[in-house]
Amino acid sequence: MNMAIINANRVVPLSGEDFRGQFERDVLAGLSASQKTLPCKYLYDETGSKLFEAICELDDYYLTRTEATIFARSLQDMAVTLGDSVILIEPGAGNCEKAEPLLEAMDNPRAYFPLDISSEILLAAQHRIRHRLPDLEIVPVIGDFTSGDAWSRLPVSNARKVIFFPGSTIGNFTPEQARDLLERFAENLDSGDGLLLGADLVKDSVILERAYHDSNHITEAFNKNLLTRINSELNGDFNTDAFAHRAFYHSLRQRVEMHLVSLVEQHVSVSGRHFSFTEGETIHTENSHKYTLPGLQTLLRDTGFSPEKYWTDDKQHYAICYAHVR
Ligand code: AVJ
Repeated sequence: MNMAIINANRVVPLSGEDFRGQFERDVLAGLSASQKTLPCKYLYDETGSKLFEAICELDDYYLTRTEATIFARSLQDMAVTLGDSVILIEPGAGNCEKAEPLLEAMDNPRAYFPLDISSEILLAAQHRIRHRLPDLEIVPVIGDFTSGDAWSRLPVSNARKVIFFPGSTIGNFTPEQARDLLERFAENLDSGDGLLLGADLVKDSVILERAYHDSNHITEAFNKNLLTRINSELNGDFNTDAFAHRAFYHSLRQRVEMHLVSLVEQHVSVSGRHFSFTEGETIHTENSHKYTLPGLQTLLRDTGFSPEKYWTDDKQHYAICYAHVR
């Protein structure tokens, strides 16, 4: 029996105006704080997304490669764990490249709902997947998965659901934010539904720091591109040469922090507002939290999930965990 999926195919993009307004508010607020900060989600404009793809190819950046190895090795087992006739929901799906082999391995997946802020990438991915899995219902939902209204636009269905959240995206959230996010996930699931979560694990700080301060300087370009983006979209006058890329592992906070360090005392204007920097003052641009396996279990248990199974690489650098809603 095939239950109907209600209000399918609703692609509701954010208008350019809404996006710019939010970007401006976030940037001005971040630069006004005593520890200047910029939300890491704005690192991913077109240039930033391309730079991130280049990062994923780097020898120094072990995350993508390690996660891919785990998927390649355990795809069948994961598919069996996920179960049959499931709707796969992917927040922040981007090009949907990780979901595609998973959907192929899954037993009769009911539908795939990729959720992302970029409609172009999603629609291109939908086109590609439709080609390989012609019977699969794909409903792209455009929106920010950290906000409730994106979730409210998801089609309603009584099929079993699994949220797919790979790529260590969870690392961008502080433990508190991660709890809020997983609670939001749980709110959009029913008892017995699942979560397949990829997370980077705590390891030697030398390995961690090399991943975020690569010898090809791509991460540096990725970090500084945020200033270039602010210059072009918010009428800023950042001199990118007057800032340096810094990335370090904070073992107490269990995270790599990425900053832009002002090399001199300087003044910058953005959208007509002025900000001053002392020499050595930083803008905190990203957190990348690392988990232990027990830490991951605690996070899942505290947010309404029961961890069931995890897959890891030989060096235990990275983990993919399956949990169901209690
Ligand atoms: C996309 C959040 C997983 O934290 O490793 C890579 C982003 N930043 N290099 C990460 C990132 C700098 C990445 N995530």
